Amino acid sequence: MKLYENAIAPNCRRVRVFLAEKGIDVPGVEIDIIGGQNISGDYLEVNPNGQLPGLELDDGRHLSESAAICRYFEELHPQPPLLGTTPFEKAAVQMWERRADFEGMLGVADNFRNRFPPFENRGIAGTSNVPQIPELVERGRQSVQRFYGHLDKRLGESPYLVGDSLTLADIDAMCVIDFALFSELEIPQSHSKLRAWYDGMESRESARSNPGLTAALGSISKVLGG
Ligand SMILES: N[C@@H](CCC(=O)N[C@@H](CS)C(=O)NCC(=O)O)C(=O)O
Repeated sequence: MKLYENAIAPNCRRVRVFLAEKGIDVPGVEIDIIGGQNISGDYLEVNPNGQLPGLELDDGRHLSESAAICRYFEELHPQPPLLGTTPFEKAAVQMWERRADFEGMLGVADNFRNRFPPFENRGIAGTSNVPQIPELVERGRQSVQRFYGHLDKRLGESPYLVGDSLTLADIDAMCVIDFALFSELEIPQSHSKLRAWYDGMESRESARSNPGLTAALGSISKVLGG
């Protein structure tokens, strides 16, 4: 089995942190996103849309989409359960995963991709050839701020997003926030529950299985020499 990934990309981080929480080791193949290795050549056999992560099974079959890859490993290695145990928990994990994707990850991606010069004509991840749309920068920021508000409210009710123990929902939200901080979308000071939870998540051993963009590179301004 091989996991095609990028050492600091947020959706790859989701899978690596998930695997680390389960104690599963899968060999990785590093793919250079900035250099465009994901959108040309052999990687398109793994995932035709050129997005990472991508999983290759020993029999040659492939899976992409971070949530689907995590689901596969949950089925193979049910302990510890990270996708919920009761019908309600399983549905609630999926609810928070979808919020993390649509409100969080896409919001940061809009904010970041539409102003990062190396992604000119790469406005959508993967094989897109879509020009940057500057208006999406602000829309992305607003979406992330709304996501932060939902997280802070929920974490005032519960230690983790779904009940008393960690699930993929928490891992997803942590990876969104790390990407958002890289894109200089700070968590408001008033969101004290969210800030404390995030510090706890980032201090877990699993968080270092893929360092994340902020620890690796600082911020978009730093990368651009600002
Ligand atoms: N919904 C997909 C999103 C995958 C995605 O956007 N991956 C990014 C890395 S975090 C990517 O492949 N970027 C390639 C690019 O920017 O060209 C998932 O959850 O796996």
